[in-house]
Amino acid sequence: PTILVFDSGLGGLTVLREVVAARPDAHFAYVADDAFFPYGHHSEDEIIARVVPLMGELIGTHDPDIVVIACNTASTLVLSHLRAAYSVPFVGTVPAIKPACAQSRTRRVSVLGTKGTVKREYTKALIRDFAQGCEVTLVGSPELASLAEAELSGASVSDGDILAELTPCFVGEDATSRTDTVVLACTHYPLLLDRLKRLAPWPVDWIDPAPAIARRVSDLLGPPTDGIAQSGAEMIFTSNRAHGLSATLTPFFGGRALA
Ligand code: DGN
Repeated sequence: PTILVFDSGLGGLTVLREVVAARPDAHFAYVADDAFFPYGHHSEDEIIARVVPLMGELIGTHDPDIVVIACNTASTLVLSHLRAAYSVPFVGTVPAIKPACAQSRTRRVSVLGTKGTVKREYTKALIRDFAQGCEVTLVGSPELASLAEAELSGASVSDGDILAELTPCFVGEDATSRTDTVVLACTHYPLLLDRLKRLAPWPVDWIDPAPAIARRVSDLLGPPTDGIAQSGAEMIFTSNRAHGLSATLTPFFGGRALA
């Protein structure tokens, strides 16, 4: 089977690595719409007008069995449009509010996403339906996705820059009532997880939806077919930033060469 994984940039790689691990029998096309990055800075109309026709082209080129929208900023907006326009199954990435609220002991959860994701009606509906009595703080980060891309590309990102984006997630004083769970509601953020953990003012659980997305994709595909060799990821970029990225990305996949 062919799985198309789509993001505005490199964040979707945190989803791709889980899906690759779950389905070594599949062929992967990873598409970073980096000419339009960051999606968090575009209006809702602009993102719909960009992603829906682009997806038509990508489906035509790659003929995927499943498309994973590995971007919260796009999924919370365009999934319904994509499903109406194309018959291929789509798996989205949306804020993991339900599992976070189910596990929070202090009943206080923060959702860290792009400015676009946290203001979506889709995200507000998830809170209405699944907060289960928890207090949910929405934190729209203007820069964290770009900082994650910078770090992955080898630039040095200061603690202060990360801390400025992170601090609003930490609400409350007392250990029994303060934030104890943070939803990583942008696929770029797990790229910075080690630093987020180190800079957090107190320890919390960080919820990354990628393993759940990989399980969903695998369920939709059905059991793996025996005898199909692992084909690895094929990288396609929509702008000139493709130059040099393969070298940056190879270590990310444990040294496996990317086609
Ligand atoms: N990785 C994307 C997300 O999950 O929302 C967005 C990054 C961006 O384009 N700002």
